[in-house]
Amino acid sequence: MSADAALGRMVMVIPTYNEAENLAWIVGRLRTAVPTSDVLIVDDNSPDGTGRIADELAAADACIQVIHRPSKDGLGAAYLNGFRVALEQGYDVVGEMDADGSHQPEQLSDLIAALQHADLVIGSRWVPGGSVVNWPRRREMLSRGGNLYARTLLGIPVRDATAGFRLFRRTTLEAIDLDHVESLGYVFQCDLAFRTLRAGLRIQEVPIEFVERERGNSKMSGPVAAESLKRITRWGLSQRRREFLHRWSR
Ligand SMILES: Nc1nc2c(ncn2[C@@H]2O[C@H](COP(=O)(O)OP(=O)(O)O)[C@@H](O)[C@H]2O)c(=O)[nH]1
Ligand SMILES: [Mg+2]
Repeated sequence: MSADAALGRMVMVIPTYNEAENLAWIVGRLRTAVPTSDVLIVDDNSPDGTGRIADELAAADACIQVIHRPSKDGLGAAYLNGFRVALEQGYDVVGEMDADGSHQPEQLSDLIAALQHADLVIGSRWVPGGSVVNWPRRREMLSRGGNLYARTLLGIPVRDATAGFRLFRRTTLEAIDLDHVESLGYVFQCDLAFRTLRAGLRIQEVPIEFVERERGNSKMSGPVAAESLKRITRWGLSQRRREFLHRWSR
């Protein structure tokens, strides 16, 4: 039995905003690399016609589905919508992957193998063996700095908590109270890692090679980064407060 057969039915959720130049290419690679995984594209009404391309892919392949959302509401909101649909449809493994080629479908088998012994697997740039290709120095500093800040403040042992190449067991998504996730932007990733650990579940990081996009533009922005800083600081402080009160109440 293959690794993924033991884990059950799997779907990769791919959020898209203006990925017309990338979507067919990345979905094709994914279907070839892991034919047993279905695909769920979540498009936020991209002005460049990504939604139409997604519909064409779905029409040609019964393993591909599309959710059309009315407007750009952030990565977190798109993923929550995708997760809800995936759970309703009974998938056992629900994955996350970018549409721009940064996450290589050919490396997904490493994540699947690791999920045998974990509740959440993160494809990680910042563990030994992990790497980034063609990332501007500024982006690397932002990612390394953001991860150091999150790791220190939240007290979590995850090296790449902001990474978006992931596999969740359905039981993990059911255990972490998705209904109360408020993170809209990229801090969503950190939020879910933090919730997974607080639920007493196992996270394993697997080294990946992250390749910066060659086509289209990044949606990372000032307000997206500011949300991350604000939320991580708030969670970190309330975590410290809990620890402090716990110590004093004994
Ligand atoms: N549906 C949806 N997808 C988004 C949104 N923001 C980013 N994405 C997608 O999320 C993935 C990662 O975004 P990207 O711009 O590559 O971020 P970067 O890799 O951090 O520079 C890509 O597939 C984007 O198209 C959003 O607001 N809605
Ligand atoms: Mg990208």
